Amino acid sequence: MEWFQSTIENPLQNFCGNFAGEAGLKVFIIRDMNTIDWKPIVPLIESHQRILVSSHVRPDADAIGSALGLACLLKHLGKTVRIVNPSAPPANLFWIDPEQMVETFGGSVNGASLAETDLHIIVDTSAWQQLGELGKWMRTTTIPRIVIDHHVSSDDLGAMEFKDTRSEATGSLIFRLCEFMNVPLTQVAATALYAAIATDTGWFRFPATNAQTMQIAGSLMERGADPTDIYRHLYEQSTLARLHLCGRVLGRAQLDADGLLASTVVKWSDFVELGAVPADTEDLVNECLRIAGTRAAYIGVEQMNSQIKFSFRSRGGLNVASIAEKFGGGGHKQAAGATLPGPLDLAHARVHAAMLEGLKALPDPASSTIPAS
Ligand SMILES: [Mn+2]
Repeated sequence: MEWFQSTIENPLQNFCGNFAGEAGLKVFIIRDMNTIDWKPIVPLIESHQRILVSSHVRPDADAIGSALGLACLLKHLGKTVRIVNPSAPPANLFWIDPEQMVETFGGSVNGASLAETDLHIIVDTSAWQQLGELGKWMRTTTIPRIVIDHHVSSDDLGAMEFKDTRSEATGSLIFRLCEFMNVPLTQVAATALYAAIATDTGWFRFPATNAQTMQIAGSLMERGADPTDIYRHLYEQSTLARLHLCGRVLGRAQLDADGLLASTVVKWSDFVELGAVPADTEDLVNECLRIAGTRAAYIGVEQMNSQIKFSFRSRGGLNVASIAEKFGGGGHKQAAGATLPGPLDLAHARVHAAMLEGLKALPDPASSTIPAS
C-alpha cells in the first residue's frame, strides 16, 4: 500500500526514504524539516474514524495542550476522539482540560477498551521509554500510527513521522496542521495550544522562539487565548511548601568548572520535611542558570523509589541531550532529562563528571552565545 507520494519543495527537507515499520506498515520518515509537509497526513485522517491521541509520561503543557488542540481538529472533522496518556496530568494542568477529555492508561482504560481504535496519533514524543505501559500495548497492535513531534531523541515507533526538531513546541506543529487543514480552533483548544507553546519556549524567550512563534501566539489570542489568565494558572499557583523547598534547594546550589556549571540536588527527605511534592521542583534548574557566566545547569531530584531524576539545561554550545542519552534519557540540545539509579551521591557524581567532560570538550567559550537551534 502506498501511503502517499511526497513532493519535496523545500531544500531544507531531509527526506529519509521509506521502510517497513514495526507494525508492518510502509511508512515514510521526514526529519529535521524547517517546515513540515502536511499533505500526507490528510488522507490518513480522512480515511479513519476512531482516533486515539496520546502523549508522553508525566505530560507537560505541550503534551496535553497539543493533544487537546489535535482533538479539536479531529472532532471538527467528525471523528470520534479519545486522548489517553501513559500517566495522569499534574494537578496544576487540570484547568487546561475543562471538558476532562484526557484519560490515563491503566485500570478500565486498557487495551481492550481501545480495541476499536483505527488510527493512533502520538504527540510530543517519539521514544518508547516515554510511553510507559501504553507503549507496551502499542507494541501488541497493528493500528496505523502517526507521530507529530519536535524532539531530537527518537525511536522507530513504526509510525509515519511528522517531525520538526527546530520547532519550538509540538503545539506550534498542531497549530500549523490546523491552518493547513483549515480547521478553526475553539477557545479551549487555542488556550491549550498557547499554554503548550508558552511553556515550551519559557514564555517566548528560548532561542527556538522566532517571529512565527509570536504570530502563532497572536492568532491563538484572536481565538480566545488569554495570556494573563494562562500565566496565572501556570505560574501563580505556588504553595508555601514550594517556596520553602526552593529556598532550601537553591541554598545548596554549587558552581563548578570556573563558574560555567551550576547544579543542585533535592533529597527525598526535603519533600517529607517541608510538605512539598516533586512537581514543586519544576523550573528550579532554570533558577541555577540565572547565575551570570553559567553555560549549563542541572538538578537531581531523588524520587520516592530512590531513583534520581536529572534535568539538564544549556545556554547553547553544550548539547545536553547527548549527555542525557548517556544515561538512558533524552530531550533537546538545551533541555533534557534522564533518570539514574540511586544513591543520590553516586548518581550526582556520575552526572557531574559527564557535564564537566562535556563542557571541557567545547571548542570556544564564545560559542555559548550562539543558539544551538
Ligand atoms: Mn514539547
